[in-house]
Amino acid sequence: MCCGDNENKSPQKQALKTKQNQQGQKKDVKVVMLGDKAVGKSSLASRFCFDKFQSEYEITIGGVYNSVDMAVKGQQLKIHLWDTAGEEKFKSLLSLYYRDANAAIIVYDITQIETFNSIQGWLTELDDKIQKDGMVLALVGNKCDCLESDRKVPKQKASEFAKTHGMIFYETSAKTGEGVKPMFTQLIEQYAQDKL
Ligand SMILES: Nc1nc2c(ncn2[C@@H]2O[C@H](COP(=O)(O)OP(=O)(O)O)[C@@H](O)[C@H]2O)c(=O)[nH]1
Ligand SMILES: [Mg+2]
Repeated sequence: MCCGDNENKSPQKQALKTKQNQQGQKKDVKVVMLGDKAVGKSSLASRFCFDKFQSEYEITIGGVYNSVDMAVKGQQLKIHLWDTAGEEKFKSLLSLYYRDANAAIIVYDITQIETFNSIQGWLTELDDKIQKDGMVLALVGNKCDCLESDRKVPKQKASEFAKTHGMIFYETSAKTGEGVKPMFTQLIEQYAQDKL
């Protein structure tokens, strides 16, 4: 796996580039990261793309784009990863980022119960895409490196929720890297199996 671009781009410019790529050898897969603020979306994207983690919180404005090349089951894929802002004030921009996405990763923080309680709202936001396009979905409980005594969301409860909603489920740590690559790999494999 390697990482190519690291740019802030408009969704429109990226859609054009994605189209151009389709004429090349790599198949394009667009993945969007969603979830409340501060759950670790940007950190997971940074761990996946650059194998890096930073502990200071930096607000994400609108959306941030990166791409990663991946080989899955003999197919060369280009993953276009869009990290979005979870803040309410950026919500009106969200559909720009997910409307042509093939897969979505919905992230919560295992130490903050309200971020798990928001998952249903994120699914409702995506409802049209799920119904019409059969978007592939992952539910991700991040910050699993935290002390077990700080845990507010039982793993079993989240896993059952994911199963009920046809989502892949992982607990991850962007800090240590635990579960990050396996989660992305399973998501992309599922997409490749269902749709390519
Ligand atoms: N302990 C721990 N902290 C994390 C993890 N992922 C992110 N953070 C921290 O949580 C805060 C918010 O992370 P960020 O990726 O900016 O969240 P976002 O708003 O969802 O993009 C930052 O201070 C990160 O360093 C993790 O896996 N473990
Ligand atoms: Mg962010």
